[in-house]
Amino acid sequence: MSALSIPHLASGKVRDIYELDDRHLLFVTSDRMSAFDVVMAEPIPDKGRVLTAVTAFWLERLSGVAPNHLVSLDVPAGLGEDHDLDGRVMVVRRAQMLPIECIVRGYLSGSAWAEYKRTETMHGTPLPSGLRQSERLPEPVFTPSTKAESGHDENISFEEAAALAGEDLAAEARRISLAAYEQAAALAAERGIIIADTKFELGIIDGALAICDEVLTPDSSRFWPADAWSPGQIPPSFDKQPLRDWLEGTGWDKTPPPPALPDEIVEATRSRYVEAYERLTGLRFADWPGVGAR
Ligand code: Q0Z
Repeated sequence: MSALSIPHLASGKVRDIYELDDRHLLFVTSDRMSAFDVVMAEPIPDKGRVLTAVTAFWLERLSGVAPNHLVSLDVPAGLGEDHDLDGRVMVVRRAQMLPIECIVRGYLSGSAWAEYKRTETMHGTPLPSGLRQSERLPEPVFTPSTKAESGHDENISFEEAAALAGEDLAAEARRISLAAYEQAAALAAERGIIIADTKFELGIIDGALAICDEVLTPDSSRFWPADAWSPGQIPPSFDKQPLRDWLEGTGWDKTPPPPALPDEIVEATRSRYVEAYERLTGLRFADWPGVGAR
């Protein structure tokens, strides 16, 4: 847990948000690793930098779709005595967040597959019969969910999202989310990566809906290697698979505390995150701020 000497606003499993001033927040991405919804005891070195680098990459690529909250990737003066924060902080504009999670699905997986198996619907809307797990959907779909304070978010229809966020904001959120997903999925496809689904957090800044939070990272998306995808099967996760496989092999019951991770699993997981970044962006992770500083 990063304990900075500025007011703390919120913490998730992996990220922490602090207050800089009335209009700016400091968004800090940790090296914490969650698997099967449980946070591991051991950090994954550089994971926070990878997630920050991936987010920065997409925000620049998607700047034509909508404005975003990013102001600076520099550590504010007076905060980082050492280089620990380098490359894993974002100074962001404070937004008025929408009360919904903006999910886009291009493939039938996760909770959407669980719903489809029961009722042949996705977030309440009928889908064609006979689709298989992990199958590509006829077209990408905006499938919002509620923001649960604790426990799991609930999948909702567009109409339910409109009731929560307002009709016009929900429609604009759907436009932004679908356009961002389509652009990102097309670029990822050129690099052999399927973005099965992803979750955006949108908020209002200066009266306009903006892309906030982390963006199209392995933690907010399902990334599959295209060459390992086949309908009817669950493709391996680009980044988390070595860890998941190892955890499954231990017989752990997926309740805390998790087993202690061996060094080679930590290192394999770190490599997968770095490889995901380099393959997706075509950039060298060694060039990112703070890498190799310790
Ligand atoms: C995002 C979240 C957490 C990580 C608040 N630009 C913004 N303005 C206002 N609020 C937010 C943002 Cl990004 C905001 N979250 C979600 C919670 C850790 C992300 F504890 N919460």
